[in-house]
Amino acid sequence: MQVTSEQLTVAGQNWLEYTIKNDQGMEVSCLNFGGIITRILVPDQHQQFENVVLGYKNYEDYLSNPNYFGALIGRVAGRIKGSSFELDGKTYNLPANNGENHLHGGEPGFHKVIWDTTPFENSNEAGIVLTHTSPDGENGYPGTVEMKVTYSLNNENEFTITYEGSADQKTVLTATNHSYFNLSGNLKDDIKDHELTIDASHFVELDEALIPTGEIPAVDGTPFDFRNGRQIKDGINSNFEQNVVGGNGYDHYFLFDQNNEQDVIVKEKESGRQLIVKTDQPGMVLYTSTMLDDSLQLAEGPSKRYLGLCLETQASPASVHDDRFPSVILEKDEKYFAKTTFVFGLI
Ligand code: G6D
Repeated sequence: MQVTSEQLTVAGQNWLEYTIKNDQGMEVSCLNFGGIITRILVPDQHQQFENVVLGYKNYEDYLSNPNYFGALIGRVAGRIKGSSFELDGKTYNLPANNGENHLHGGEPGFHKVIWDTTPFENSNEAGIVLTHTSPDGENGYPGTVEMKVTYSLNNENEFTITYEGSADQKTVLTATNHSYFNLSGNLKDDIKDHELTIDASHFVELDEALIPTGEIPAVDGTPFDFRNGRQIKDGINSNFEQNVVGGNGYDHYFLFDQNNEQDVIVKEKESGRQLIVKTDQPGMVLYTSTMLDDSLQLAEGPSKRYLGLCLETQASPASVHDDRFPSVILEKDEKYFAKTTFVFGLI
């Protein structure tokens, strides 16, 4: 196990890029800027190590990063309707950075700040501890929030992200990581043929602005039923109303049934790669990069629609307006804790 680092100067800013490498040859690279995961190298069935996440060729592009490639997201991942919410009778107004709604913590969110970083390594794991203090009132959110995120890789090719937080007053918090996975390796293919299994019998219905309608439909008989495995292209090619709303794909929160220890399984048959996701979170946004266009230069070539899939494990921002959804409320001095493990292997 080892962690190496490289100093980068990007648009006059001093960044660090870390690379965590285990004894099997798997590598995870990340920046102190936004905690952005820039590369994950894992083997295919022929032991060919290739990158399985989307990342920019030129790191200056991470300064704008409108698609949030690889980034830590917060204070609240997802959309907050009307860019406001009420806590104990007080209304908080956030920047409307997605139409009239608030998306992914606003600007600068967790994805745009330089985190303090400390590498660590021992016999069976190595990684980075990232810390950041979000001051009271930042982007309109109440309370000063102390965040600690740990990226840890072990020798079983398991990459774990642990989020810890606390606030000096009642606030809202649900963080995630916005990596776009593509198991074909070095973006050889898009994700349409990726097979996905999700332990979820319900999902959150969206309106045209991608805001929850309040309905939580069953997945039965729809392209949202991933319980027994389904290819992403089923939802892309479907005229099912919610797939159309999702941009001819998926951009939806799934509520886990907690039936299986493995909440999500992704398989890519050509490479033989498999990714299992285990999380303590109540649900996850599946986003199939329906809004990704061909204007960006990624490390392995141009971007395009359906090139990556995001598995944003989190609670639901809809809960600020509707307590039927998994809560994002964090009480004063309550400990926020979230943990998601990405297990890379072969089918
Ligand atoms: C789009 O609606 C999607 C979001 O879910 C995603 O996080 C973002 O693009 C990158 O706004």
